[in-house]
Amino acid sequence: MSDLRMNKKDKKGIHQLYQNNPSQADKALWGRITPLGRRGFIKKSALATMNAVLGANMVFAEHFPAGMIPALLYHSTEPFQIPGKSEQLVVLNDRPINAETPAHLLDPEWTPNDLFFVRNNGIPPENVNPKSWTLTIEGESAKTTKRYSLEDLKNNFPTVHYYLTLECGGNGRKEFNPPAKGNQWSTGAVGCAKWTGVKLKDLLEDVGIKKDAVYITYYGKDTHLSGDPNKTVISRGVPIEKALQEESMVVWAMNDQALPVMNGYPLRLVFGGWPASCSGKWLQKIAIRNKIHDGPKMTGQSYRVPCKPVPPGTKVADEDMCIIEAMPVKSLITYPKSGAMISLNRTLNIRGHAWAGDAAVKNIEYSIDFGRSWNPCTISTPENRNAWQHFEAQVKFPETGYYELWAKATDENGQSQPMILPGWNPRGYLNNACHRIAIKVQ
Ligand SMILES: Nc1nc2c(c(=O)[nH]1)N[C@H]1C(S)=C(S)[C@@H](COP(=O)(O)O)O[C@H]1N2
Ligand SMILES: [Mo]
Repeated sequence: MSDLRMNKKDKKGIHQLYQNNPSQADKALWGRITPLGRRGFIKKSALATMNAVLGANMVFAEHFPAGMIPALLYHSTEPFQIPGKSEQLVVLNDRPINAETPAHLLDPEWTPNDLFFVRNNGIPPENVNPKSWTLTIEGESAKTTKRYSLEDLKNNFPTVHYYLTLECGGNGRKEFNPPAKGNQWSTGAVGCAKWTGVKLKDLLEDVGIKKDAVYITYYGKDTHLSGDPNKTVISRGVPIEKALQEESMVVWAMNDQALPVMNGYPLRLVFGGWPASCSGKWLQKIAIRNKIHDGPKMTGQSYRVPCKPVPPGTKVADEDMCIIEAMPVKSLITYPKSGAMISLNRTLNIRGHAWAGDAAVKNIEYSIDFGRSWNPCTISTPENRNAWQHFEAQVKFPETGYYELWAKATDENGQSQPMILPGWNPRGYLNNACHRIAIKVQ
């Protein structure tokens, strides 16, 4: 049940209510997704969310009175279920859906599909037909415009696979003070999976890249929360150099299965090591731009940090904010689970993962004395660039009592994780402070 925590601002969230009173929770959930239409029926804009919650399209939905709770949910004792996802994910928001993975569930080498975090800015497309899905590549710096079906991608280009880490730029936001608006991610907006698809480079070269190309961007098929079909939810991208990197991909499979609906089915971009917001889901268009892309969530304060450090709480002008590129060095202890109890004479085998944007992690250390002294862990060599690496160590404790296990990674450029919160920034990005878990020795 402790996995069903809600964030601070969502104290009255559906999960918490569920623990006490399921039917009350149903009402809370339903109240949030069924704004009244003109005659007291559910608004069209709320339908997509309702259908996602039910896991099927409600036939005759136009006749279903707003305020009434679907029978499927009314007697259910299940927590809010995200299609295709484990109920152990911690749901931070249900419209749009945002859910993170508790650290101990990230223990497998590669993150399983049902445990991979979900960060939606809008409403995912429904009734996707992979047979008619197309990807268009165009833009001022494209020599031609081309359109590909999924079959074209699979048949006309070499299929490759890489293990790539995706981490939301706002992972760890919860710790910032003064707090930053947005999803209050703790440590779980990260995962590393095996992705299968084609190299983005092969597609861009097939279309032809003009000399003045600077950036690429994506457009997805999700819809804006306002319901306005002409509004783009999010359109970000990366400099052309990152787009042309060997490991930058357009993918249709994750861990050898079709992409989960929530992670971009049937097609998405994956740029390992960069803010995951660059990796467009439900991908239908890529544009090659002759300037730094300026779509929604590229400009202003989004996915940007002050170019120079500022004191906490400072208002920073848009022109003094710089775009986040590769993510900083970071690590996560995935075994044991925080709060573990062990007996004094036992050796504890700890393990976890470490990653560092475009760089490799060179070493990782652990501390059981709040950072006063550090001991080395062993670390695996990366499967490929932008893949997280696995570490482990055997830990002994000198006496009974409460301990914290801290982990600190250092990358090949000599950059280490800070022990406490790094530079405050208005939107709460890039918190790569050491992960720590509690251990009781008896
Ligand atoms: N089309 C589209 N792509 C998107 C998003 C989105 O809302 N719509 N969210 C972005 C953000 S902010 C993140 S962190 C990642 C999350 O990927 P995941 O949900 O597969 O974990 O997707 C990115 N790609
Ligand atoms: Mo994100």
